[in-house]
Amino acid sequence: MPDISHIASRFAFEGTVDRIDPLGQGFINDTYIVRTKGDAPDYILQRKNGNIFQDVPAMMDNISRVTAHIRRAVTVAEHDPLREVLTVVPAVDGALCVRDSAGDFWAACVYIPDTVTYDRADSIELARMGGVGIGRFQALLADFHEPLHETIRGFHDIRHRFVQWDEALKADRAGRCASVAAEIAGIEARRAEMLAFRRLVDDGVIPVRVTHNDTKISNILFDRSGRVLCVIDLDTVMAAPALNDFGDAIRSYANTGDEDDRDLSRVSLSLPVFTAYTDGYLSQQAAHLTDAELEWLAFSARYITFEQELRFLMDYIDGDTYYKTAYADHNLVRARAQHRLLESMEEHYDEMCRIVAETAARYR
Ligand code: GN1
Ligand code: MG
Repeated sequence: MPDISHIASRFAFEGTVDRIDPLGQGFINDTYIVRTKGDAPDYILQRKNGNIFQDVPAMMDNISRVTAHIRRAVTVAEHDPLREVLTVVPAVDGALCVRDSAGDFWAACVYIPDTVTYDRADSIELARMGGVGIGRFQALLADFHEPLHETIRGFHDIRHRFVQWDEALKADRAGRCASVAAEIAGIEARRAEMLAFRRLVDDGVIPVRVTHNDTKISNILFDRSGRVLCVIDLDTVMAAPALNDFGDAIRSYANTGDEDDRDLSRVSLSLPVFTAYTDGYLSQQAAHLTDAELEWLAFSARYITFEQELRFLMDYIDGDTYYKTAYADHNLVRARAQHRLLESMEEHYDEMCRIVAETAARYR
């Protein structure tokens, strides 16, 4: 158990710390809330997962510059910069994170009170608001052109994932390859089209922008009246095609089943949710996107769902070393559910493209 009070004392917090409690049930970092006495703000204190984030100072540098950029825009628009963007709190020595005696990195930000979050986009209106949240985040960063650190290498780069994939198949560390031959074939059947999509990025047809990279709805803060305040969990902010955030949001919002559904008959793409998210997203972003980005927007959902299927299946083949699992074949169940979702997207692809085109036309 780390000495949390001591760690907290190394940050430039206002006021006097009253108590520190664990917060939430994140799968990646350990999160605490630092309550202060009187009027001083409360704070979020996090131990960052060093296995996943190998350069926390670089990650915090990304977060600090991106949030500073948003803060300027929010302030110019006369909105509330303490509620509509995360505020990173540096250490007493000015650094953006501190290292404890075990070698782990900690970082802090201001806690935003009176907010609401959701675990699932279980209404059409909520799906639309999620699109507004991510669309606004990207729109506020449309004029951010500084380089960002690549804090997780090749995160949504399918070329890089195929390098890992080929190694995993060759090593067959858990001896499971033979038992998942059908699933492996499903990946291989799509290799060429996925690599072709990625080449559009390398060739400059699809631009690189600032992306969040973890666009699930629980990463959006709403106020009590249901208005989007800001996007949180900025650990994976990097430079990448904006399409990745759209695709990952559709993957997580528009699945009629669960990410790890064993009952594949429950898993499909919800076109109403797709339509609502697309509407919210393009209401903010249509003016910033190029024609090529709009043309490929619907495909990005297939791309990211495919990548997620590959990542789950690869982790199963590797013997479950990356994702936390609750039971023996959890990663395989997840991979199969992603595969079913991908097939549903393929079946509905023409409609998805039509919805994107019609929605974009309304906002451009
Ligand atoms: C991981 O734990 P969570 O939900 O923040 C993963 C995402 C996956 C997701 C799948 C850094 O995110 O890329 O899409 O699981 N994050 C990282 O549930 O690998
Ligand atoms: Mg996350």
